[in-house]
Amino acid sequence: MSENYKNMWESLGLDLAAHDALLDILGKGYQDIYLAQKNRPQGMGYFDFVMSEVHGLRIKELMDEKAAGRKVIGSFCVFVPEEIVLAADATLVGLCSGADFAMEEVENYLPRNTCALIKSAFGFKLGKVCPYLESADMIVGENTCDGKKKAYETLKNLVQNLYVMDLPQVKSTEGRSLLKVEYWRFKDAVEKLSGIKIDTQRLLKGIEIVNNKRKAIYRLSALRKADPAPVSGLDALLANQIFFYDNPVRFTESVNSICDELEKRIQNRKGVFPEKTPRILISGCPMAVPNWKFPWIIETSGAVIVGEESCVGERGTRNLTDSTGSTVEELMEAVIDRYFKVDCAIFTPNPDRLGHIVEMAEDYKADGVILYGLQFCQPYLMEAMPVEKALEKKNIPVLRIDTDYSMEYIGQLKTRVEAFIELIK
Ligand code: BJ8
Repeated sequence: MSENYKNMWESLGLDLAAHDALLDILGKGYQDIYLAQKNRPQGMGYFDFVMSEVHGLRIKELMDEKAAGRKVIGSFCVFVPEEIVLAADATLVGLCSGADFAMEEVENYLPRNTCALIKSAFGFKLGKVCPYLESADMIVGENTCDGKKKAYETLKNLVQNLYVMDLPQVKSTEGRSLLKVEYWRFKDAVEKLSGIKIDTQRLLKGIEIVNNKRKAIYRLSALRKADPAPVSGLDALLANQIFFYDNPVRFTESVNSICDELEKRIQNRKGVFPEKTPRILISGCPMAVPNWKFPWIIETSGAVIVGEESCVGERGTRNLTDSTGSTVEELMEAVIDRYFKVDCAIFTPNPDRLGHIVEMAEDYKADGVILYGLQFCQPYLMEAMPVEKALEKKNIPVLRIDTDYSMEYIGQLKTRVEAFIELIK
């Protein structure tokens, strides 16, 4: 791939040597973690291809879109409404990163005790290895956790085009009003960037595309309720990760065609693991590409992951946007309503999330829940305590894990996971 895209990467200002090194690690990790799996659905071939071209063909597509006058907007959070972006003929791409890079340099800008997700985003910028970040015409930060809020103050000096969206922290009338103001302000900013006025038809179209994408990924999730599980948690996570990068219409078609295949597998009782394999629900911090470490540990320790209560998973994708409005104002209200339901741990109090985790554990017939927290992520690590209590009340076994992106201590993590799986068998 390198030779074909070298000029494109160079024009984006990437550090070619560092970027090659990253792609080598990514390729090797993918081979060892993904391609080594057994009994994968054939439809995963599409996602294997997307991953093999994640810095190649997809970036070329974005560059072609830009050449045709479309804008690219990058985001770090599921609160950035893709409906509005698509309504302005722009493309939204995820910028969260799931690997350590240029860490020494990162620690010149961020304290060591910052969560891996934030550090990684800085590492990809400072190391000049992320073509998504470099091709974005606008980068949207959001005032969610304290780490991100303060990090954007610094990021503003490293990128030319940072737009910061304020977000509520309380699910109150005032909180919703703030979200409303901010979504209208965002709509104005996107219109200004793209030169396109968002009208009813455009917004409806954006809503329809994103709803279809969510329906498809939700359909995939629902099929994982079967025993034996028709698809591995690793593969389902990959689909949830690619949700943030791929062309949304093509993504929807590809996920739906995998679902057709999985339905046949379920009819034939064909699974990725044998029937009665212990079933795990993961809940907590988002896992961005290529953060596959922990799911890999679980699925090579004798269990299968059947769901993710995560923003790269059901927290981010559930709930559709009502498309019955007939004016921009009504449709914007529907967009605001939909996003105001996202139960990120930055909200206080946040009882909906507790209820949703219990509901998912029951729906997906999980034998146990693993609460996955990134070290130094206060919102999710703090919330893990009440979540643990709520699950214990329902007699659902729980394991709390806090970790980072490093490959150190994998042995210890695996030992803890294996002991938990033994317990829930
Ligand atoms: S809506 S979860 S995508 S903010 S892991 S950076 S919380 S210290 S990512 Fe998130 Fe939006 Fe919420 Fe979802 Fe902070 Fe925690 Fe780091 Fe996190």
